[in-house]
Amino acid sequence: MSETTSAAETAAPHRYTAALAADIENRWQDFWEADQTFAAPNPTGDLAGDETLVARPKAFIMDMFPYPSGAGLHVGHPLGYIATDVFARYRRMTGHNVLHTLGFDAFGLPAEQYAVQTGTHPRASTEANMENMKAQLRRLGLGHDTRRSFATIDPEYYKWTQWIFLQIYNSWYDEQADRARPIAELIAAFADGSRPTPDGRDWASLSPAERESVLGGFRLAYASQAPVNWCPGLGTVLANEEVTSDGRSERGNFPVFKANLRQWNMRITAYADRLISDLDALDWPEAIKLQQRNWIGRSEGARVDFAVEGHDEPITVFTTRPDTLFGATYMVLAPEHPLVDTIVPAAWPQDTNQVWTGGAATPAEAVEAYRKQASSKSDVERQTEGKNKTGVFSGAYAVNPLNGVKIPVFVADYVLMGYGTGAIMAVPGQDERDWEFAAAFELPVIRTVQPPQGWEGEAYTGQGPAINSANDELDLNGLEVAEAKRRTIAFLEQRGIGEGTVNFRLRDWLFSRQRYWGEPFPIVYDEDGTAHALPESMLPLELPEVEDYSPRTFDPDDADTEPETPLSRNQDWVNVELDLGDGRGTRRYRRETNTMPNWAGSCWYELRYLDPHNSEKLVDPAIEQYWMGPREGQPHGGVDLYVGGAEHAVLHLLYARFWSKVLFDLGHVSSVEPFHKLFNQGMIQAYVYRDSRGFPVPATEVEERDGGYFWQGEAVRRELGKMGKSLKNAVTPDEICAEYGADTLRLYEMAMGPLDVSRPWDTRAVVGQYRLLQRLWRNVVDEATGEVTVTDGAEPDEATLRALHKTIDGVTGDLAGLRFNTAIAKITELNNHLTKAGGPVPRSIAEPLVLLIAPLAPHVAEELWRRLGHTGSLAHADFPVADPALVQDEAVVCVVQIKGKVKARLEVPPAIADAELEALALGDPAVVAALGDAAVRKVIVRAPKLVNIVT
Ligand code: ANZ
Repeated sequence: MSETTSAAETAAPHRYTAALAADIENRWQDFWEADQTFAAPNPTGDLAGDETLVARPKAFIMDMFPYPSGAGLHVGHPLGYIATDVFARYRRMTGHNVLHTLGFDAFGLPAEQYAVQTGTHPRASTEANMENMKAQLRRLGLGHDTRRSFATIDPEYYKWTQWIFLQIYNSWYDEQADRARPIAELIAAFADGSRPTPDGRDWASLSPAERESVLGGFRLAYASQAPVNWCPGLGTVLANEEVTSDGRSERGNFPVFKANLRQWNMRITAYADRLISDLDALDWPEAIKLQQRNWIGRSEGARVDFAVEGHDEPITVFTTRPDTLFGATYMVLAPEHPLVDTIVPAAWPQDTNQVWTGGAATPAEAVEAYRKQASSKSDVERQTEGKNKTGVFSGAYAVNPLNGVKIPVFVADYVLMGYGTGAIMAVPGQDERDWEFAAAFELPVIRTVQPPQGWEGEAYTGQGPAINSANDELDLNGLEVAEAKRRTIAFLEQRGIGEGTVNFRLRDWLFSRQRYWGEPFPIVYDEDGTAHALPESMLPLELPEVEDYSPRTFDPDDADTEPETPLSRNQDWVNVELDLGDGRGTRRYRRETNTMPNWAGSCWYELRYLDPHNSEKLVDPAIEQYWMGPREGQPHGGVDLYVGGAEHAVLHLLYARFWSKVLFDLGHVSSVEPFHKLFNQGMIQAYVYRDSRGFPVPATEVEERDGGYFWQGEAVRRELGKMGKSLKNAVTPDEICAEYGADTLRLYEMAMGPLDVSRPWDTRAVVGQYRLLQRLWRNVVDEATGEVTVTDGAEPDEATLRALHKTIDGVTGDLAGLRFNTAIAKITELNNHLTKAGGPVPRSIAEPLVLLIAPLAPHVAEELWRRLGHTGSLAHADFPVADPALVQDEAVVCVVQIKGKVKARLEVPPAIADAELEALALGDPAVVAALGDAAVRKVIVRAPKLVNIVT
């Protein structure tokens, strides 16, 4: 409870209390809203405004916007929002036009699941949740330009999400130009013959459906039948990025299976190289860049063709080690590889090793049984089986192209169909997995890299000279790995049996979901099943109101299920007659009934903040250029500061970069990257108290005594965990605001530690920041009378003046570097200095102090500023600037004596080191002159005040 008692209140009716804080905070929040204090003017359009502001340097400061969850906010959520707000306010006071706002990411699973749980329509529950969160956020005093806020479920917003989908759908990646281009340009090239169609037929001779099928191979958004991640427990398919490394759904933790389904994809793989190389110029945490690089997984290597005995079609493998080709002693096809069926002979070849056959009578039987066994495992299981390598001989032999040796072709599940070509050349001498397999199946090993002395019984994957690697035309022996790779690739290319290539781990982005609560696809199908894009004039295609919006979910472990889209239940909406304006007149169509994934809305929201009401365009180019365009130090453009959690490393942050690049290629934006600087805030953790059975007990009811923790008399144990309802330790910002005020909460969250570090919440420690504000208040306002006590005429003493300028200097650097905790420590020190000094504070100290704390505790700062006689808000006041002369430590006079006689006086910094002082003294002209030719025998240094030279 607040520590003010009624007695204290009568004695000091104007003390800074929770009640006064509430009054101040409400009044200033109302003022800011009425005054539109945080409205950032655009250079043009409906949000154009104050031209002097527009002329300033811009600062676009952004948070990862929230899901409007039903549980509301706890104190962990606003950590990042407060941090960006402090930074935005600081930038505003240092002469920037600051764009800072917050919208809602309101489509998607969390909102939908909450709606299903509570039996309310997702729109109703989402809107109620947003209202609740808005009220909670308003209490924190966040300086948002509310004119620019929106939710991704607003039809005026998702109209443009659908529009972007159509841009992506209507474009293709031109490898030559290395950028996306309109599909119309590809069609024109096919039509005039300047580009041959994939199968060489004349474009004019193709039926509309055939043309569409050709284009489907090029479009950046395309539907295809392919193995996808099917999650029966959620009732939807998922993107690779949404599946955890142990093969479960990131949300809900359900099993995920591979199922062959027709789904929409985004050709993000076309951008794999640019997504890697453009990272270099971004100011992002290295850890996130690394995660993206690893996820994209660029591997340089080669494709090599191996002839198969008795077959025309070769097996093409991808290898990162073409230098080891002389050591390829067998091959492996993934069980799903299409060539498996064609190469399997009717009977086992003579003398087939029994270990290879899996006990089957024929190769076909062996392969069939093995495939069945493999299909029940996830990719992750297949890759992490350790030493227990399984597989069967296909019955076919290939030929090593370098030494002509016949090598057996196996089918084994340690090779995945989804990577490279789904086939490998196996080199047990240099690859551990191949070594294990070769050991199990009694296959030969040829080392092609010289291992260190005594190396035996395992593969050698390190560097070294090549051995056993020569034929009549190619001699690699003695070469180091890199050079041997180069020579081999050149040789293969010359012979036309291989080529250097780059392979990526990244897969195309699975873009459709079988859910209700998402953006409908602006796509319809005609009687032939051919897809057609809706014309722009039909956007937004609104999500229909339906009775039954629940997803169809299944037994989480039942892989033999198929998704059902909620929208398909609504046949009135699905079947339509439309004139698409394509010259075909009014026809019957069937709508696409999948919806977009929840990532769609967050792929481009930064752009809509810029020009939120534009009904003609996604964003006016002049406005986009102003806020996001490339500039010095930000060659790819983008938001100046983007703060959010590290968990989005390969989801949102990869998808948003991809959409940016497409929009850039198509000329809609000037920024090729969405976010120039990224900062990951730490988590606010909380103590969890568990009873003897391990159940959490309400944290607020726990007592601490004798070094232990007790609940209802019973000893409980304390551990650190997540904050939330389920662990009974959630603390809401509303509680803290009621008890101390929002300014105290803001200060506490920012003071807890460096912003990027996780820290435990401790409600009892909040009062420390409350006391800072009380002392600040007392340094300006008389608690008994409410009068301002600062003096106008009096000059501050030297020590106070220096303390102020040191603080200004330190706080400026700290705020600019997002080191809010140390900024608060410095402000506290200055404030304590004033409290200790006693007596009225000179105005020339009080005013800069108020401005210094303003970004952190804006309400109380505004109030003091007003009481100090200013009108309006301090939001745009100039941040104090330190006088460099006063930032330096005061100089101390050092006396230099020669044989006890004073010969010079030096002004030196108080912290000067002995050696430096000695050098300074011996180099002083007066000392040099006094010494003359006399030899220095000894120098006694007592820094900083005395140097005694003995000659
Ligand atoms: C021969 C070889 C010799 C290989 C050697 C490695 C070491 P990264 O770096 O991840 O790209 N590989 C290729 N396709 C595969 C698939 N579909 N499933 C499982 N393994 C596959 O790894 C590429 C290497 O992984 C390739 O290079 C291939 O084995 C294997 F001393 O070829 B290597």
